[in-house]
Amino acid sequence: MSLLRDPSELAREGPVSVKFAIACLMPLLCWADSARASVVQIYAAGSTGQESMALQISGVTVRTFRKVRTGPASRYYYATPRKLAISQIRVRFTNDGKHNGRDMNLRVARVNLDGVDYLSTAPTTFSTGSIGPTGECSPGYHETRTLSCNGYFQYKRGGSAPSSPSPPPAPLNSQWQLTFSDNFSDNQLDTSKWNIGPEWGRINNEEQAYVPEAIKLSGGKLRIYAERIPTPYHGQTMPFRSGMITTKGKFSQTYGKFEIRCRLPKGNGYWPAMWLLQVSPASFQKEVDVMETVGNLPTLASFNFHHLDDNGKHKSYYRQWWGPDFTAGHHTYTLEWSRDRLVWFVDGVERNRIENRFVPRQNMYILVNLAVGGGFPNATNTPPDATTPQKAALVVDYVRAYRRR
Ligand SMILES: [Ca+2]
Ligand SMILES: [Ca+2]
Repeated sequence: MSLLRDPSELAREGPVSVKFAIACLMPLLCWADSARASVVQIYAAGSTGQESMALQISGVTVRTFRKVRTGPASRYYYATPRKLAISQIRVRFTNDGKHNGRDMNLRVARVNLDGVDYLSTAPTTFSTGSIGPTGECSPGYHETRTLSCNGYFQYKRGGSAPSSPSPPPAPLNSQWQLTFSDNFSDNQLDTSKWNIGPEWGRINNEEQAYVPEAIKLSGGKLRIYAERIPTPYHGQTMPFRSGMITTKGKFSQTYGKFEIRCRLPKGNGYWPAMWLLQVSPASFQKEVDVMETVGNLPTLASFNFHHLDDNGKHKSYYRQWWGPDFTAGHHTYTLEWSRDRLVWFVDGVERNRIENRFVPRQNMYILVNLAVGGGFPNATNTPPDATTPQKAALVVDYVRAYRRR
């Protein structure tokens, strides 16, 4: 919402007479000449209160804001008698370091140019000081608010589309009631919701040791890092280490909707997944794979359901859907589970459906992990190899569950 009027509307009204004021502190005072002037509002916060932030226009610093306040984003203001385009605007973090032993970081929620919001988390926003898929600051489109290193956000037309990192859950009046939600907005994992690591050892010939160090939270995202670091695990040494989180003993549910919004890692051998396991198996835990793919097939979304048939034989229903590059941005994977029916959605569109009497009718809990090597990568003939990045992350924006009202 903004008081600034659309410049095209202004143009239709003909020339304006109100003179632009340099000290244009309220958008209302500025609207009259907004066809020829611009107002930039930056919504930002520092992690320590000592961060310096520079506004650059076409590569030239026009204003430096020192000691950016901590807490919720504060508004920082700049007005100019020039008409600006969003592509000219960069917001820079200029004094990264430590303050009293604490890491200095700059969070920029959004830039508002002449009444239009451009989100740092938009897929079109480029940054150079943000943590990328390798866990280091690197240039790219990382869909984050945080500059952890000196660097900048560069905004683009189209970045005003609603794309906040954690879109709000379904409204209260919908048919769904939220029963579990983690937006990963703290700096550490909420252990009232999650356990770290599985309770079993090596499975599926996978090549990772699951370690707590692989789980990191920052900028509203959970990152599960797989790294090529030989690590002892259940009496063997695994060539990689990685992470898994589960809600076992903390959250489980029968039927409902289960959803993850995430960006997947790329590279031979990576095997990210969100899945559900039956809490109390008789002999076999039924399994539903909400999101599962391999890092060498970045446009593959696959879905599966495992159970034992009447003769005690393992049955599975592997289905594929080919979509966009799931490693290039965040996507939403949803399972709707009701009696005798499992329906999978990607970005809100149904992509797979199974209807049979084996569909679980008991509580299931949630698992999110990044495996390396093992059955699925081997089945696509791309186990980890020399091309596999040393480090890659499954980036999770949120995990949610709902019950039908
Ligand atoms: Ca930093
Ligand atoms: Ca989030």
